[in-house]
Amino acid sequence: MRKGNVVKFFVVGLIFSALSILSAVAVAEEAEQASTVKAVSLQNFEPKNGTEDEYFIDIWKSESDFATDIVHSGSRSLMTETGDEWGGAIGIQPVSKDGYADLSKAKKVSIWVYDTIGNNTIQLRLKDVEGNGGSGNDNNFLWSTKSTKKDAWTQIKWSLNKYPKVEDLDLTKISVLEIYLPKAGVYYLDDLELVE
Ligand SMILES: [Ca+2]
Repeated sequence: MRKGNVVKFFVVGLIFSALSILSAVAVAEEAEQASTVKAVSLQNFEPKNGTEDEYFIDIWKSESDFATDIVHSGSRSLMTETGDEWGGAIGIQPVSKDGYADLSKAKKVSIWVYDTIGNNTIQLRLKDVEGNGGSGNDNNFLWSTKSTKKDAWTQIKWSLNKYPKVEDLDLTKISVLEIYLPKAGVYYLDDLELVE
């Protein structure tokens, strides 16, 4: 190999090494950014967490109370028992001094579910401060794509870009997030969050 070619190979090699180091740095930075993206807590069911009024309300055939034996975070979760063959629905209020949360720019809603029945998809319905958002079988809701596991915490997410257009629903003032649990049984809920 001529000396000129050796130098050329050497320079090309250097450029490639520099590029691969740069791209490795970029990947590392991206990974760091991804891991620092914080979830925004909407409700964690902890005592005195700033929730105005009630933490939860029965929407349809659900009986709920705080639980301390099976929790995903902190000292409390919410235990919900649905007693009907068609399950039941629970409404969760976001922590907020105003009594509502702004979901207009949110990407995904997430909740952790400990399901003692298992293999359920979970439905989300949003209601605003004026009570807009619908009810029953009106299709103003979104099913999760993922199913719960039996006797384990499963993170269930809903992509809000798939949420149906609902007449008059004000996404900047969501005061209740309704969770429909489709089979009779006992469920534990914790860490309702907005995630990327
Ligand atoms: Ca908790």
